[in-house]
Amino acid sequence: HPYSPQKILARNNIGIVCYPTNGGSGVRATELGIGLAKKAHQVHFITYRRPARLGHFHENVFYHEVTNEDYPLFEYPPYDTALASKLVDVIRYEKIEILHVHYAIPHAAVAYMAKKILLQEGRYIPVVTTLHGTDITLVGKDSSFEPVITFAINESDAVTAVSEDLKKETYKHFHIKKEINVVPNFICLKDFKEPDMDLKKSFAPNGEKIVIHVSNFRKVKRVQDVVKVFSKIKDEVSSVLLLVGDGPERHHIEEMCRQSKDCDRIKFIGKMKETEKIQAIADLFLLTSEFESFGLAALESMASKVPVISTNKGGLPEVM
Ligand code: GMT
Repeated sequence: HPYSPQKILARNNIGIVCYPTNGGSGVRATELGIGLAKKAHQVHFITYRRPARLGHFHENVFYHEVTNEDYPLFEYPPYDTALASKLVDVIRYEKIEILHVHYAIPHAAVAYMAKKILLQEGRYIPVVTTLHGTDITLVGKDSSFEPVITFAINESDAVTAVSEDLKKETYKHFHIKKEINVVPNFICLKDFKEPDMDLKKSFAPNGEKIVIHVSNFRKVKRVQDVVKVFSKIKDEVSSVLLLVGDGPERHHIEEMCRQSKDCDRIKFIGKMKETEKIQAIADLFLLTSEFESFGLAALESMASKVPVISTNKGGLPEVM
């Protein structure tokens, strides 16, 4: 088949599938695509919404939206089928030479389907699957997904994981015959500027210290522990807590804060497209996840010279 290292090193047409959200896997996939486009590769993002980090126009970057037709019969619109069809279409007409899928569910299995369809036409499309975290540690290993995930990982041409810990977890929970390569997440240091002192002052007018947490407010993040830890910090050091992001647990955390005596010291900032600016004004970043395969937000904070205190779960010790 036409896959050879020489070919991959040349200027290629690359397809990237990811979740378009602000979550680490989407951010990492988008930054990687933008980086490859700067090296003159033609990069095609294929997903259901323009990736959050793809804000404006970038040379050599293209976006293909997957639209999911609604029909009264569909309680769950068949995204996997729509994505597989779109992949086949884009790979055919944009002459994609390699497909990189981020987050195994459902992307690795969908990529396999597209690959098989194209193989019937004599076109071999190598697939790289990057495992990010809960696709393995939470959702993936659940028996309702496990057989498909195992199969799709084994059928990928190359597999990467974002930390040694995630690699270990993958081998532990799935019957994987493939080599998994660890490619840690990265950030681009030049995106991290000095803190905006006016912004800092607006949150801490009396020189309070700023404690920050950034996440998608899922259960696994244990944001309630951030609030409990903050309550002890502020007894020792005059400080405020900024909670950045949104998600299923936000409502409970808001209730918890409203009932606490620290309410006026805790600010919910909500979801933001780019969090670097607000992360930079903090004095401490807290990450209390039950497990975390990597923790991109921790790396971003350290890039802004903000110290991080985290649990020692999953890939967090590696990141630290
Ligand atoms: O797995 C998730 O819940 C979301 C996912 C994401 O899209 O951000 O997070 C995972 O991938 C990130 C990027 O590689 C990692 O930084 C996160 O640590 C990881 N989340 C968990 O392991 C809980």
